[in-house]
Amino acid sequence: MRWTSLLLAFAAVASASAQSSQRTFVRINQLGYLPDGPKTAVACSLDSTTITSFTLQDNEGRIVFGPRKAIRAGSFAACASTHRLDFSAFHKPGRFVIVAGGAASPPVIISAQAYEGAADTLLVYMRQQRSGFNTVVKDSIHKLDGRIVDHPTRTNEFINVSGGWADASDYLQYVTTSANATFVMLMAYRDNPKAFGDNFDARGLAGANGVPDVLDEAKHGLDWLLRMYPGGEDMFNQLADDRDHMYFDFPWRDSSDYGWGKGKDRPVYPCTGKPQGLFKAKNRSTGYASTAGKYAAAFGIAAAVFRKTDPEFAKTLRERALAAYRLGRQHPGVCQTAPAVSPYFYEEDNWHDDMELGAASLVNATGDRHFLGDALNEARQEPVTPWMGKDTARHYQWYPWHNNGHYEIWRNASAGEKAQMAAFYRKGLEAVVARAGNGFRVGIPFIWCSTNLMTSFATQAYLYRKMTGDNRFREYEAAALDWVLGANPWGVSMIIGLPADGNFAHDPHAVITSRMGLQLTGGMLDGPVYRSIYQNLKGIALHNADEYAPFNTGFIVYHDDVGDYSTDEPIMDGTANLTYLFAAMAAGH
Ligand SMILES: [Ca+2]
Ligand SMILES: [Ca+2]
Repeated sequence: MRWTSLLLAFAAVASASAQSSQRTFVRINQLGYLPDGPKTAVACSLDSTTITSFTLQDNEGRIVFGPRKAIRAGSFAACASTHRLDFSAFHKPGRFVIVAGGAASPPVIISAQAYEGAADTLLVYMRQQRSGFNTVVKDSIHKLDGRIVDHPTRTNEFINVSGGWADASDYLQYVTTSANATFVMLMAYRDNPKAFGDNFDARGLAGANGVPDVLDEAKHGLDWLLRMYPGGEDMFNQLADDRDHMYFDFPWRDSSDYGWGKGKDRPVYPCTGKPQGLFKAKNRSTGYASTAGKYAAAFGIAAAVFRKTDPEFAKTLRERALAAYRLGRQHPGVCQTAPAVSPYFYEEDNWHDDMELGAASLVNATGDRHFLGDALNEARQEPVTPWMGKDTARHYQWYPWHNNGHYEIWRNASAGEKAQMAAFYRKGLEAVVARAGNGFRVGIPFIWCSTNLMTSFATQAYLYRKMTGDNRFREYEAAALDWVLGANPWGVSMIIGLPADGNFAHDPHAVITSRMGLQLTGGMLDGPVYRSIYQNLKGIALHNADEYAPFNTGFIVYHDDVGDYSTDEPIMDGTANLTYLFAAMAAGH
């Protein structure tokens, strides 16, 4: 019997004997810890209790570290008491178990290779989300994308905007999330190219093609973005709308009827600079810049990445980046996603961050330094992404979840400007950390898509550390990443299938899983939300008994249930957003 099986057997015996009497649970980063990085587990007890010490044991039950003091850290959510179990001082690679308060942790991996391949695992989900040629059915889907709506002169005209990614478990497609996803994957590759492998071709099918898979994926995004913004004055922003939610269909059998017949053409929305919504619900759009800046950023960074390998493609990207940026300058303001029959939309209220990132990306794409001045002006309009330090925010109100623009400026700036960009990041991090005095060291608001916020906080903290060498937020950066990978009250990795032998969602809100049994490996879940959000969203009901009920008694909830689209839905842009951090961790940072 292998060591892992032994351990599982031990865990099964322990849990069977404890059953309902088990009240303390040791939560860990299930993917693993870097030997020289911060290493902390969190004991969550359902009763108010005091744990004095913990030990780290090897596969034969020998104590290899400790007993060390368990740090009492108060209550958090369903955990009546929490204790921090810090084993950072232990550096030896291997598989271990943490024992505290009579409870044993899942296997604790300490390895310099803990994150190897993790960024590529996220891409598995991205490939499954592809529209155009879809890797699950190995055929083209959504062939009638799409027909223009809400346009002064072109309404009803068909244009080819096939491709891109479905946003989540529905099949809507947004430029705001897709352009950000494309940007982050390119940034991840540019900064840590060795973290990515080549096992799939351009269509997303198995088989190497001489191109890192992350670039294949980014190219799939770019091809769609180039269709959605063909240049000129018309800038498209969205494909399909919430009439999609009428059916819980497979993507290749989408029965949605947008007025042209079931499963027929889907609507394409342009930015208009005015409130949009074909029916009663309207968004609050005011301009183009939030979308235009993201186009410019994705095209701009891509022009730099592809300059050597595909100069012709790079030239197209550079020209399109310039055209998109110019349109953003002409139409300041936000271009929000358009609601149809439901009142929900992505309520993005900021656009300086997007124009900043667009301008900063144009510095590298064109070599023209005047864009750096533009970028700095925009950066000073919004130094801190506004959700940081707050209790709540509207849905996607401050998006992207962190501002990569400050880092992109920093790469090209003078010493004084570099210091200013670092100070902007520091201010946001301080605001979150001020709320993170709990046992899990988390200070984000638990609004919808909390895993995205957790990832973005950790990424900003990492970028700050990279820019300054200042380690003051390192504990919080690690805590946020650990949370995503299982160090949370539920002991659930928020990434499906990661690690493969870990505890993750088996019943996500996704038709491909619920009807085909296909695991959406790599998909990042929205994650826990405030109980009040869960209770007030329309149409949510659990389909099965809640296996995490004991951990859902507090102010935040998470359910592994196909009926809970608020916490258990995998989401494309969050998944892509994590590629950067995983690639950086794989590189040993
Ligand atoms: Ca490839
Ligand atoms: Ca924005």
